Amino acid sequence: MTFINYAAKEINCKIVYYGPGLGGKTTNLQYIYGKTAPEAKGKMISLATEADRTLFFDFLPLDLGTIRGFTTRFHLYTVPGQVFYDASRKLILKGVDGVVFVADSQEERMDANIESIRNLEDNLRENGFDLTAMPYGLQFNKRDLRNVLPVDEMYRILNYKREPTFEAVASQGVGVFDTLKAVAKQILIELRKR
Ligand SMILES: Nc1nc2c(ncn2[C@@H]2O[C@H](COP(=O)(O)OP(=O)(O)OP(=O)(O)O)[C@@H](O)[C@H]2O)c(=O)[nH]1
Ligand SMILES: [Mg+2]
Repeated sequence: MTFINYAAKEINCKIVYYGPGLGGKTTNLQYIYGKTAPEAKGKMISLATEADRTLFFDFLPLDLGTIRGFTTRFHLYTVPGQVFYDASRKLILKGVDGVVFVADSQEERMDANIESIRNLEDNLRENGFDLTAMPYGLQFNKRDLRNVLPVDEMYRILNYKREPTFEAVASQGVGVFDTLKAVAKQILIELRKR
């Protein structure tokens, strides 16, 4: 739910990075954090296990310029991808304005990708949202690995509604900002319609 603060001239939006465990959601946020000027970002908060798996969420506030004098602030969140953290995922989707789905390109992770998209669809619905109407981008991550499926095959399996798709190597930053921008842009287009 976009929050417009007229007094502070701020537009606040929420983007959630969703996807299977170890797909690279946290890595996307870490790269964005590392490449953003200090004055354009807040503190990145990560609640993780000792093995660096996301336990509850990662959070990064980010300013992406101004529209008609209003600062557009995007709050980026990741969900924990591990299957058993479903209650957390549902909670983190509250008030979401846009979703980035980080798919793991490795062949053996395709079932996990499919399961995670279904889970996203269900959890959005339980929060009163519909993925068909949600600003959405699909990232094919880990393209640097050897055992990856061809992009067109991944598209055929994972594409939900002809959303924009991006090849990425999040650990090297490839495709990270393109993916973010595509979803941010869709959110701003939705805003203009209001
Ligand atoms: N080779 C390669 N490794 C990657 C890439 N992106 C992320 N990784 C690695 O994959 C592992 C998991 O990445 P995370 O970002 O923690 O994954 P996650 O989706 O946040 O995982 P959960 O928090 O458990 O849901 C880390 O060791 C990353 O460095 C990539 O594009 N290529
Ligand atoms: Mg994580």
